Amino acid sequence: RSPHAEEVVFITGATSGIGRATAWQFARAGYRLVLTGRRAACLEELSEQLRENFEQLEVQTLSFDVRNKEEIDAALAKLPESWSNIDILINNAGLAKGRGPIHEGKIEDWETMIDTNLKGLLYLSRAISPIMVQNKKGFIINIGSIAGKEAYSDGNVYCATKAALDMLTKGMRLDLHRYGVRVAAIHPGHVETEFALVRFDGDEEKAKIYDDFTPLRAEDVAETIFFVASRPERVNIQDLLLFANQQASAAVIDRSG
Ligand code: NDP
Ligand code: 8X3
Repeated sequence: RSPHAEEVVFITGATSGIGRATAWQFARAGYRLVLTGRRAACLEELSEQLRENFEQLEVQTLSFDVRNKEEIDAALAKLPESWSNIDILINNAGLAKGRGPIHEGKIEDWETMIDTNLKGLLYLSRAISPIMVQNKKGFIINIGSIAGKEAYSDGNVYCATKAALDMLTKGMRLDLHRYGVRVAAIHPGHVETEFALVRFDGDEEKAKIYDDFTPLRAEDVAETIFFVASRPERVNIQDLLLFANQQASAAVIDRSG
């Protein structure tokens, strides 16, 4: 039996990319998983694949939009009582919409990014952190971005949401550390996932941003998340930046292939 068999990890954005790869990491280590995202069919497919690979795995799926507080509350209410003690919350659901200068920005895209990357993270954290405070233990890991550490041209609002996530992580840690609850942020550079396709509304040509260098894989970030989450309780890796070897900063990338 896994030493983590009693621990519940709650992952937002588990239907693809980093969140999905993170689900595999925690499943392998024998945690109990709550997998969430809007695409219910992807969650079912993932949980089936995980169950096929890990016989003992206990997994719940909850489909909701992180922008909708009522949907979140209704989904959480569906969790069986024995799953209510959530040990690890991974706030990973997020996206960029569009890329362009501020004076041409689409208000709707800005609202989507702010509502998803910030308000969604806040709703989930507000719903789940009281359980952790009560238990005097827990871990919240927020997935930020290099975009929150450095602004880049035409990234304005996406960068701002990730910079706010960075500050929110610091504030949450100050509030929660006295209850033994750890809070950390992990900030990746480019990772090849559905991110670019979502950013450019499914335009495959525009989404070809990884052709001339080797970006991070979702698994690289998932391994890092797992490493941070699985340190002994006395340790908190508060803030972690990781890049592909060919990326040196938000905009400096060796694109020689
Ligand atoms: P993907 O597009 O592959 O995955 C994004 C996930 O977020 C999906 O599972 C999606 O699920 C979920 N999501 C998006 N909007 C919502 C919503 N409104 N409600 C619920 N879930 C939602 O991208 P990544 O895996 O790359 O992105 C994961 C995180 O990593 C994001 O926060 C992103 O900003 C961050 N990041 C990504 C980088 C990259 O280069 N890829 C670099 C740095 C950070 P569904 O559509 O089913 O709802
Ligand atoms: C995703 C990485 O550089 O496209 O956060 O913003 S970047």
